Amino acid sequence: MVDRIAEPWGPRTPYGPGQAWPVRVDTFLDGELTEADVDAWWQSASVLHANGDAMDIAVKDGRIAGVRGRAVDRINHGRLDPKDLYGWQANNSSDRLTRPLVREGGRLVESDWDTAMGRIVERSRQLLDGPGGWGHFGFYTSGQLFLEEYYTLAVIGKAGLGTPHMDGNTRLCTATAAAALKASFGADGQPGSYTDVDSCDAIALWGHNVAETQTVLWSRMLDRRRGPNPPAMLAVDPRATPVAREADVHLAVRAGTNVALVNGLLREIIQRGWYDRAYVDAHTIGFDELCATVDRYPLDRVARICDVPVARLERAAELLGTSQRLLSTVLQGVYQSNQATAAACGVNNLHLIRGMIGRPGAGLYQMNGQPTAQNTRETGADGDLPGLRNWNNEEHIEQLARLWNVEPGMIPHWAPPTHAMQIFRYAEQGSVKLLWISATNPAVSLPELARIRRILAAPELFVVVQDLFLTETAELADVVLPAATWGEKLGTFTNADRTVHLSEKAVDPPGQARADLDIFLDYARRMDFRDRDGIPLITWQGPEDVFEAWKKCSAGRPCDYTGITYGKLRGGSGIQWPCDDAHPEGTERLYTDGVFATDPAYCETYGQDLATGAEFTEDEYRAKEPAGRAFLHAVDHQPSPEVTSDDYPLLLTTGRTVYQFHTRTKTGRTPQLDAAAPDAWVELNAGDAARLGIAEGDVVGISSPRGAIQVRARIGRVRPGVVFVPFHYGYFDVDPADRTPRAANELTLTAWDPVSKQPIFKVAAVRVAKLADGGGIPAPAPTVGGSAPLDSTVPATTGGPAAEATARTEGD
Ligand SMILES: Nc1nc2c(c(=O)[nH]1)N[C@H]1C(S)=C(S)[C@@H](COP(=O)(O)OP(=O)(O)OC[C@H]3O[C@@H](n4cnc5c(=O)[nH]c(N)nc54)[C@H](O)[C@@H]3O)O[C@H]1N2
Ligand SMILES: Nc1nc2c(c(=O)[nH]1)N[C@H]1C(S)=C(S)[C@@H](COP(=O)(O)OP(=O)(O)OC[C@H]3O[C@@H](n4cnc5c(=O)[nH]c(N)nc54)[C@H](O)[C@@H]3O)O[C@H]1N2
Ligand SMILES: [Mo]
Repeated sequence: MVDRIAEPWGPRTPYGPGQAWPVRVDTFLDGELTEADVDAWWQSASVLHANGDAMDIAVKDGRIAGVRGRAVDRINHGRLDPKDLYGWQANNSSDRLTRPLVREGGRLVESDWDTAMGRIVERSRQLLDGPGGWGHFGFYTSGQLFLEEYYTLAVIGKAGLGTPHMDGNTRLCTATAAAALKASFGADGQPGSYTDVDSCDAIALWGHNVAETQTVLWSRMLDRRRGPNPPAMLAVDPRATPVAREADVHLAVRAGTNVALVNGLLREIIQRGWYDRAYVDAHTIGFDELCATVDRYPLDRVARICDVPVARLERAAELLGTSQRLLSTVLQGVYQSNQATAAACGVNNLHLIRGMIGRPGAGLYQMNGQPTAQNTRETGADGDLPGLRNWNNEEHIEQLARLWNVEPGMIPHWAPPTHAMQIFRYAEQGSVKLLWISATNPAVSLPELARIRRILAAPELFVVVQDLFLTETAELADVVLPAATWGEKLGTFTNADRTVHLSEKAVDPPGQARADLDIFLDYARRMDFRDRDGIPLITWQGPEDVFEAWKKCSAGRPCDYTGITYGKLRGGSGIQWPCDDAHPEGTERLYTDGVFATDPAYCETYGQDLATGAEFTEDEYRAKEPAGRAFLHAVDHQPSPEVTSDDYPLLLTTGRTVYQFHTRTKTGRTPQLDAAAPDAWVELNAGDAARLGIAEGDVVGISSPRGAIQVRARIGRVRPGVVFVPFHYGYFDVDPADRTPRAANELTLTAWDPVSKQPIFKVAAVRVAKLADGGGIPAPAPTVGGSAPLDSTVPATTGGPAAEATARTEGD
């Protein structure tokens, strides 16, 4: 097998337009094991990104001993990401939590389930029976549990307690994907399918370093690029990521300027007559307003705002405007940047005015990041209503009230759901008094960490943390519940292109650890939640019961699961929703007939002003007479909430490396992956570094108005004026006595997009100064990927003359 640390994408299997992507099965087994030694294989899919790569889990002597990609699956055709190949080893880590912990005299001590759950229930009862009731409960969950777990949590929160204070870390991740899909098309759900890669003639990557964050999807794109009639490629990213280096046109925009860029490109495309007038007339609303707005963005103005040459902008417009089958993918460089929803809708506009939607190759992915983020959104565990229902639509509330047999007034819908940053604000102010955190690590992943730690540590706040490990967040909890994870529990989840996969229980969890579903069901039983006839609200025993209940909730909604069963998911490939009587095998693409989910009775939202976030009323929405047409949204560029100043002259952006996942609870416990990216770094442009007297490997201090960190410097190819810090590195594996600040989120700001409420992790102002000489030892940054060193001879991706050629054009 090739070394998938040195070559994360593995060998190329080129193919041409309209051909099937060749199969390539990736396998990694423990030590000297061979496939013949494996006792059993259990079907599953990846939980370390949103691609949904299907795999089988190898079991030997009751332990997970490896993985093998599933050749039959529509998503990966057998390939696996390096994190998936190696990351399962973390399941077997000796420091897994095996017993509940409770806080005694200021310390967390080992306990048992009755004691731990007893404390949570006692506190819950006190709060529920006292003044303020449900208003004191906050739930902050994940994009990494299973559909069945989220739906159960959503029913507990909405029909058991009746609290609007529920969200997921999906707020940090893909709240903007959901918001942009709702705003343009009426409901959440990707229009496109991954098979669009097979037939597109151009690929545009908007703030998405797919090479490092979804390596298998990138392999599919690269295989097209190395085959006959390859698609053209555009990358929009301030860094010279592998994607940017492969692309024919790279726009290294100043961080935070996406809206100006998209407006300028739209103007150019409209002026050159590269849009589809018939499609616009038949299927969209708002073209004239769009034209009036983008007219304010001639390319010379855009060039100044974004700091990109006009000639490159012209090339980008031509690439986008003249393609016949355009595929776009949008991710955190848009969602976590300035004006997130407006910029994401700008890409939707592009596809709408060019009629690039609902047919093979003309794909649009408002991408997901986490493996199960789609389910957090669908089930309402993020505060939305289950089944992609509209909280503002009384009939939708009635449907849920009938389904759960509760009073409609029980279901929180009198105001928008409380978003994550606001839940933490309520905890800070003292109105939220019980915060239950499942499968997320906010003490590393939320902005402005000093504040988050202070909130979590406050004695008045009762914090429950449900995790596999004693994370930085768990250290601050009052009760810690040991959870089972992937491979140790049964359930389903849905990837970014609506493909539903089943994940089998391959082994038992360690010690007393329990599946998250069992923990939520246990809470519901102990709290004795009842429906309006006094019958227990939740009677489900296991995952398949919940799935069947969820199917009823999803019936007739965009995410209709009624045609899917566990049986149908076993053995073959994943299935794309909607899957119902009319589409028993699932649905490859949405909106193939140009009819969008914007009917007032059906849509998921009545819309918002994209510049301010102000909600429209039902009457205002109906007055637009959408009649199945999509919305074109026009928004002007506004500077980021934080821009550079004399004190903080550089822009900080943050993100990922191919080897680590988030706060490293799994990849940091995987020897191959952790060794490839062992510690934090800052990537600086060579010119900025020279001006500051900083050399490769030097220890530098980075400060923002919120905090400061110390990391080593990598001199790389990031655009001038921007510095990049990976957000993976917290403190769990550092001696508490020696916790020199290194987490990127010590620096980031408390600010969010007005529409999606997604925090702005990609733009903050900082100051950088040299603290100590590195002695010529390089920074601990990977030599492959976006932060590869300047003198790197390692190609950005596995070979290809295009990569070399564009790498040389950097910096003009
Ligand atoms: N290896 C790995 N893979 C992962 C994950 C992981 O942690 N590690 N996490 C998963 C999850 S949950 C997610 S959400 C995805 C995220 O996947 P990506 O969105 O691909 O990852 P990021 O590195 O956060 O950000 C992408 C790029 O945005 C660029 N960027 C920054 N500011 C701007 C801007 O203003 N405009 C533009 N156009 N670009 C900008 C950054 O330079 C960066 O290269 O990855 C998933 N896959
Ligand atoms: N500066 C900056 N900050 C960011 C980002 C960025 O780009 N820059 N990206 C944001 C994004 S997109 C995301 S998605 C977030 C991610 O942020 P987090 O969600 O905080 O990151 P993870 O490390 O994935 O945390 C998941 C936790 O769940 C636990 N876990 C895993 N599986 C299970 C399970 O089955 N059950 C239970 N109970 N626990 C489980 C893991 O051990 C881990 O502690 O970070 C966000 N923060
Ligand atoms: Mo994410």
